[in-house]
Amino acid sequence: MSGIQRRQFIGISGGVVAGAALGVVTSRVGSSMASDGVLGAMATSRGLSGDEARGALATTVPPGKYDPYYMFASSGHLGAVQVIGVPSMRLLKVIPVFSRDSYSGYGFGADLSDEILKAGSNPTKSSSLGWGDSHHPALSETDGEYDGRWIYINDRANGRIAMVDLTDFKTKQIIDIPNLGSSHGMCVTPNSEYAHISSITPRPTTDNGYAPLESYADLYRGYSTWFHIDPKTGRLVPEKSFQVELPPYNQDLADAGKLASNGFGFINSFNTELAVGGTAAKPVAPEVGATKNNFDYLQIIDWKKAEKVVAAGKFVERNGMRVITLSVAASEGVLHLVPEPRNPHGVDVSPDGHYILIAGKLDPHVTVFSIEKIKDAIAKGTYQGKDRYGVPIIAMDVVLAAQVEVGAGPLHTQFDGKGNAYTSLFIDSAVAKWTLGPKSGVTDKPFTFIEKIPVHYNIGHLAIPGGDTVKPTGKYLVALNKWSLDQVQKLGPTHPVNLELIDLDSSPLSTLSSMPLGNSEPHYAQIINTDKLKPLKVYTPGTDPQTMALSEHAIVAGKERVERNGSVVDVYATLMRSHFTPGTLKVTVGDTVRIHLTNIETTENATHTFTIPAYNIQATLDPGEVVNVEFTADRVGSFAFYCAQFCSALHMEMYGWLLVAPKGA
Ligand code: CUK
Ligand code: CUA
Repeated sequence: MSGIQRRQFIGISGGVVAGAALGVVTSRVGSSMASDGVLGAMATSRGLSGDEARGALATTVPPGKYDPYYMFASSGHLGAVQVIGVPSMRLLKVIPVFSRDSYSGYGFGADLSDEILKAGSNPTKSSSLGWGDSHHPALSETDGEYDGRWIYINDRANGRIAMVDLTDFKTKQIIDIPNLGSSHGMCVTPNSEYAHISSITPRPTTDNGYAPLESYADLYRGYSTWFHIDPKTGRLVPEKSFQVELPPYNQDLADAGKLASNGFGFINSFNTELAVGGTAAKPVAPEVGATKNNFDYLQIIDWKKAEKVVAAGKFVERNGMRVITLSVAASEGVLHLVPEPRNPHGVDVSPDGHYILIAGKLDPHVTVFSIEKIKDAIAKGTYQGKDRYGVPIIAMDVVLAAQVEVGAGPLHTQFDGKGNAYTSLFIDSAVAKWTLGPKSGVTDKPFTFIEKIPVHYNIGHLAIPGGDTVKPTGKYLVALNKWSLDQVQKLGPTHPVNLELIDLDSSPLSTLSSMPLGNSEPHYAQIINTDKLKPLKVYTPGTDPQTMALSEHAIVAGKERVERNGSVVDVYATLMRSHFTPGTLKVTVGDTVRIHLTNIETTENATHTFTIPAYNIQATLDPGEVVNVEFTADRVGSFAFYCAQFCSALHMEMYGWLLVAPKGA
């Protein structure tokens, strides 16, 4: 049934599970284990094949030992970033980003998260947003490699971008991006100059954001946004950012050029037909209208040139963003198009930057373009014509390096740093391995399909350590499968997704383990060597996570107090195993209550919460952290607040009283 059972368990030999597939086992376990046959007997008693037993040994991370890699995966409409250990495939952390999360107290009254979520919901664009659809995480990079400092992620649903600080693994910023109503193409440039994010569904450029669909071609536009990243703080700086207006082709994915192609951004597209769907009288779904043409366009953006165009003042200000209009982008050489086989999905740049790969989705090929040929065509102005918006089109055959047939439904490609590319095949439910061209490290058989390994099922993205950087590490590949079907049972009709770990050092490729995961689908993931991460274990006492500096409201033990100013009550409180100080808060109905909380613990893991259920407040404080909670005491009553995190033997006793007295009591 499953790919991991393709090779048979051969038997016991020399006292250990054996067979060609188990050579690794024999060499890795010590001779004493090997000679007493314990492992072979265990595998037999559990009914494991040789490959399955090998997978277990290759992936287990015993207590007290650590995973050498972390996968940062999006989580779709759960709106978070998930941290998964590789190769153990254990879910280690869920970082809430666009969606509220009561575990971390994100969006339930704590000042930082409430302010981030509020700032990330532009009221002129969308109502106050309590969720998002996270798709494409992008780790910050230095010289084209992950540097472990920050991670950015887009909200596909609302056209937003967020920044997560990997010092404390917390969301620090969300921006509701001007002129975008949705987003998809997210990536970071090789030295984290910019976080790029583009729209997926075009939006009217009218002031009120409305335009009839009859005017789609004229009034709707896509946008490619280049968000300046502050090199010290990792924050996105809108004032130093710009957008390139794009035709209302649905922009799909994006990747930044690197090395040979540094300075360029690549965005593929679908619906260059400009289909808008039908009417009741004449129903035509976008899926029909948008798949008529045999070609869509790869959009090539020269962002270094765009910087110069903006510096020269050739932009318009649109909703607070500097925008290079479509006509200026076309005339100034900021934007070029190359036909790409119809309705492609992924666009990925090879590690050396020479090749730009377009996965066919409706075409069984990966189409490979050469950056040298693209640069040459642009320099010589060899265009086959212009699109209806005046954007120059470079002929496909002029810049084509290869078309590699990989299988049905190719979506996304990653690299192993050894000259191989791995492309997910959605329709085939498989991963194809093939070789890149000579410029990417393979000289004997360039652009050759090698093999396919089945996955379970409907793979979207795939991830290899460093797999989209200038230096992929190889070793593992995680298939991010959207359907699990028969891989799980007895969970009701909603299925988990199913992540599968593939051993890239095996030939043929083999599956090591699977990880059904009961969260919504991770669209994209990046895997980083944990050596590159330098997070805190506890905060410096009194830290405001927003600034990572001493909070003006931080206090130390003994300085707890209550200050009244008319109907405003400021409480300076501490949390420590296993009490709140002060433990009783007396206010009058109608008072504005501002509680400034300092977790004065310095012990790793000693997290507390401050939870007032009746007021829907749930703040979580890590050791050293300062959180402020503000509310109007609009209900009379005696309310017990408590710590929801089992922090000590006297955790049950960690509660106090909020007494909201009636007026005049
Ligand atoms: S997309 Cu989901 S499988 Cu948003 Cu990167 Cu391709
Ligand atoms: Cu603090 Cu429970």
